[in-house]
Parts: sequence; C-alpha cells; structure tokens
Amino acid sequence: MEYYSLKMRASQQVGEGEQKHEQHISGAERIVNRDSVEAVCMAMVRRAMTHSKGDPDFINVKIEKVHENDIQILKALPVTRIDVESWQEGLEKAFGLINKTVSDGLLREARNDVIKDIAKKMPELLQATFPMRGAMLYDIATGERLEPDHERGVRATYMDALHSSEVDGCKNHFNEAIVLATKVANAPGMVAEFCVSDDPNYVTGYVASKELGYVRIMKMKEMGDENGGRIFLFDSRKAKAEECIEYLQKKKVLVDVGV
Ligand code: WAQ
Ligand code: MG
Repeated sequence: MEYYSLKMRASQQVGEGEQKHEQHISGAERIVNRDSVEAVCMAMVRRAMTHSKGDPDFINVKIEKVHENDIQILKALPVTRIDVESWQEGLEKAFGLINKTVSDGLLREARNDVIKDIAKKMPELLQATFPMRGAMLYDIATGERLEPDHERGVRATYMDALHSSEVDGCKNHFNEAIVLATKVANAPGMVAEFCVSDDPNYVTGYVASKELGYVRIMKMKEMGDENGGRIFLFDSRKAKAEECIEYLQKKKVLVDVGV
C-alpha cells in the first residue's frame, strides 16, 4: 500500500500596520492511501474555506509520500467516560486521575522521591497552556517544562486513523483526539496527557495514558470559554526529552480504532 501524509493550515491577516500578523484559522492532517489523496485534499480546502473563525488569506497544503515500513500501527486506547454535574467537578476528577496515574507509576517503580501532588500543580500548568498552539511537555521528575519553544509548545503530528477513507470537511473532536491521545500515550517516557479543547462550544475533555486508557470527561470548562490546552506529563528518567519530541513530531502512526 502506498501512503501519503496531507497537512493543511490556514490563516488570516489581522491587525493594522505594526500590529499586522497571521492568525491561525484552521488546520488538519491525515495519512491516507494514494487513491484518497485528491478527495481528502479537497475536503481539507473546504474545511479551511468554511471555518467559523474567518475567511483565510493563506492556505498551505503539504502532501508527502510516506513509506509503509516507516509507519507504526497502534491499537486505540480503550475509551471510558465520566459524567459530571459541573465543569468544576469535571476538572477535579481529571486532576484526581492524573494524580493517581502519576503516583501509581512511581509506586510501581518504587520511587517516591518526586512530585507527589501533581494535582495541585495542574491548574497553574493548564492556565499557562491557554495561549499555546501546541502542548506543554512537563517533566514530573524535575518540575521543568521541556518544550524547546514555550510559546508554541510541542505538536504531535503525522498520525491518522487506520483505514479511514473518510473525507469529511468538518472536525470530529473525538475521532481526532483518540488518534492523537493514542500516539501520545505511546511516546517514550510519556506518563499521561490532559486535554481541554480551545473550541468555545466544546466542553468535553479527557485524560489519557496507557494505563488509564482514554477517559472522556463530559464537562471540563464553561460553555463559551475559548481557553483550552494540552499537557503532556513526561518522566525524564524513563526517556530523553529529545526522543519523546522526535516521536511526537516525526514518527508516522496509524491508529486502529476498530472500525
Ligand atoms: N499536538 C499538541 N497539542 C495540540 C495539538 C497537537 N497536534 N493540537 C492541538 N493542541 C493543543 C493546543 O494548545 C490547543 O489549544 C489544545 O491542544 C486543544 O486543541 O472525547 O478539540 O484541537 O469528546 O481544541 C477532545 C475530545 C477534543 C474529547 C480536544 O482539542 C472527547 C480538542 P483542540
Ligand atoms: Mg481547537
């Protein structure tokens, strides 16, 4: 089988004079077989041209051949869900799960020398992710941030669902998130991921890890709130940060979501 990676990003010029800059409107990426390249490309352009954030001034579509031998196939994380009454309760549950995953991991390895109460730290970390386009890479061993560029963050890329021939022009939050979360959970040294969408109308978020699986938490922020972010919790004693970042940004992954 011949595969191609397709990536789209669209932006709009905003501001006047000195303030003039490109604002991100929409982005998408796929790994598909040769036969789907044209249709998926069209769907991406449609997605960019009809985005609610505005009309693009610039659309970049990149198409690259991917060798089958370079692709890793992963089984999707198992999915569970937690219903909550309020977003406050949702966040609390999410932080609790993160705490449990981190401390269970440390117990398994008979380590108790590091940050035990990560949950206390999470609100501050989450806040710091709001302006970022990528994720924060946080080292639970040292309490340091490991993104080469703190403003941008680290972006997981080159991933898609296996056998997905879908050429949908609009975003399915869950389908995209399960693919991303599965790739992230398999990165060297990764302990857990925490995610809240930055889409003001999408209040469901998740926490994920190999042990937890993908846990959807149905409310994690107030409707209308455009703040969201991702935190990748990493342990620098398990792997090198460069290895982890290399995997997130370069490794081609197809996720078997069982459809
Ligand atoms: N790599 C790293 N970080 C990313 C990436 C990426 N490829 N894409 C987005 N982010 C960061 C970025 O800072 C965004 O602000 C933040 O994550 C949220 O991204 O089961 O839609 O694309 O229904 O808004 C969860 C689905 C949807 C829950 C999450 O995230 C469910 C979502 P968004
Ligand atoms: Mg978004």
